[in-house]
Amino acid sequence: MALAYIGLGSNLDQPVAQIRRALEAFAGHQGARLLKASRLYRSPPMGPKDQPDYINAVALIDTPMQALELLHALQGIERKLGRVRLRHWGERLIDLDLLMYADVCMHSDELTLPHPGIPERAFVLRPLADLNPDLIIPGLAPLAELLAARADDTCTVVEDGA
Ligand code: A4P
Ligand code: MG
Repeated sequence: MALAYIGLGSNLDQPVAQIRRALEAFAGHQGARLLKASRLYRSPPMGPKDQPDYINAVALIDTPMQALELLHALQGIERKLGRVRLRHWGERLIDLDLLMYADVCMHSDELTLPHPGIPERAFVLRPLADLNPDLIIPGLAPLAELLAARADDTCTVVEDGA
């Protein structure tokens, strides 16, 4: 079994509900066990600005799958939940990124671990800190160091039910 952190994002069709649907999909997936989920965060779009704000969260799961198998399972869940690819960094119903898989560091056409966007993204760093403030990002740095370097007050917690 391996521990993996999954980044969830949505900015279409009631994003809070989309994130909850995706968390339920993990909970009901036979190849993964949902251990913990962060709070939900709202932030302005990174990339094209002519799209709605995003809701993001991070989930910690336990899985018997290998990393690439897990990526494919995440893509399967995205399809099942109705994701259609429109444009790079553009609006999306649901986006599931494999942030970290155990302490694996790798780079291939299909999969880079840890996810290369982690250091720049407050909407990933903050939910990760909800789950494990002492986390060390494999091959990179302690999470606390990355957070300190990224003072970003446009990424805020979504209060319950918002
Ligand atoms: N890929 C490689 N490594 C990974 C990994 N660790 N996890 C490959 C997931 N995928 C990985 O992803 C493109 C390809 O990346 C996949 O085929 C996979 O083999 P995609 O999800 O199909 O395309 P994308 O999401 O449009 O591109 P990308 O670069 O993954 O975008 P991101 O990083 O997902 O960013 N603003 C806010 N505020 N919040 C957001 O969540 N998200 C995005 C999308 C843009 N702006 C945002 C947010
Ligand atoms: Mg993605």
